[in-house]
Amino acid sequence: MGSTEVQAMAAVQQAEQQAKAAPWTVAAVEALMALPLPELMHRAQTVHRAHFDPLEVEFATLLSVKTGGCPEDCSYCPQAARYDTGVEATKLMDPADVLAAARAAKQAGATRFCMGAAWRAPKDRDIEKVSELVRGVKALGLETCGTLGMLEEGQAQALADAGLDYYNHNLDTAPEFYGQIITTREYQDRLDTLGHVRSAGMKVCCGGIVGMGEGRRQRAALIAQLANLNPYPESVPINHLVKVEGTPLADQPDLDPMEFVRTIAVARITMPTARVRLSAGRREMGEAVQTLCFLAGANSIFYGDKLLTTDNPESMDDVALMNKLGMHPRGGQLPEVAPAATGTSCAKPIATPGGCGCN
Ligand code: SAM
Ligand code: DTB
Ligand code: SF4
Repeated sequence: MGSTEVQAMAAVQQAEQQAKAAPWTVAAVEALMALPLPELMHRAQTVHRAHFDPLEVEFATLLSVKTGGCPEDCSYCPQAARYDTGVEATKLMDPADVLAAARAAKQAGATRFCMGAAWRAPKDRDIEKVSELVRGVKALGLETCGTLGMLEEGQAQALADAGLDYYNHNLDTAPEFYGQIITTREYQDRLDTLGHVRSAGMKVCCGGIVGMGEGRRQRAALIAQLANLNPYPESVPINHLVKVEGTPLADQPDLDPMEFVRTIAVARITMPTARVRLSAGRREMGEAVQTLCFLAGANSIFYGDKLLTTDNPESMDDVALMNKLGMHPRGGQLPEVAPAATGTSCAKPIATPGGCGCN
């Protein structure tokens, strides 16, 4: 091992020690974020490799089971009824349609299926209906995740009893920036829901959004909040703001992509065993920035042509990207031939190590 590697290992051990012994301070996370990029990436890679196969990416497919018409005022969200975004409000989908989508996701290589509903907080009768969906999706052999808004204790327990593996509820941003983004629910409400999810025995999926006009310190504060949850979430979605026409953040200036990569890297370092999910915004950031995010420790993506209401990269392009990078999905089965979307006529198996070499 060279001296740089020894130093990086020592820094990583120190960071892991700190994570066990004391909460992360915002200043400590910000200091990590400010490291020269090669140093930060090396530390993130070292942590990543200590806990995961660095070639493996989890594929989770998202389905909006109840879209739009939400009473909340989240400034980024196309589903808030008060913004004119062209999103039509729908009722909760029929179980047969949800199960058909889950089956298709599994066939396409997903291992986790996440159902999202644009509710401020579900009613008890909604929980009963979603529980039926959870049981059906689980019976297909998929991991299940739900994101339905704020939960009461009993509701979290009912979902856990139905077999829901993960509940996604994001802190979204730093406590001090939060009021500029959302006014219809408090930060503490989010923490309370996360507490109910934990007490019910479900795994926590919790992250935030980057690129909403916050500064580096606030990105560090979001990561510190997440890392200091006790225990920290099993799954950490880091979304890049998708600017949607009609929302208050539609004209938000672009964030330097390296700030996004740095945020992924500090999420990896401060939450060593979490699945760090490179979530919304992948389509806009392109392959090169996504690749840097994988190198910074991201090891999960949303896989499927749509997120909830906005576009995600085409599935076939994700398959092609994995192939090009010599990476692979966790335990999933990918379509068997290289996709037409790459512009190649190659029909070699997609699992060819290092890609088919045609691109
Ligand atoms: N209504 C539920 C809630 O708010 O908890 C669940 C669905 S909500 C759409 C899930 C998450 O999607 C939000 O917390 C936010 O982090 C993310 N999100 C929504 N709109 C986004 C956008 N335009 N860009 C990036 N992330 C977004
Ligand atoms: C999360 O953190 N990101 C996903 C999932 N959890 C539910 C949602 C992203 C939504 C992006 C905007 C849209 O498609 O409506
Ligand atoms: Fe509603 Fe969730 Fe969108 Fe906020 S993020 S407006 S709670 S759907």
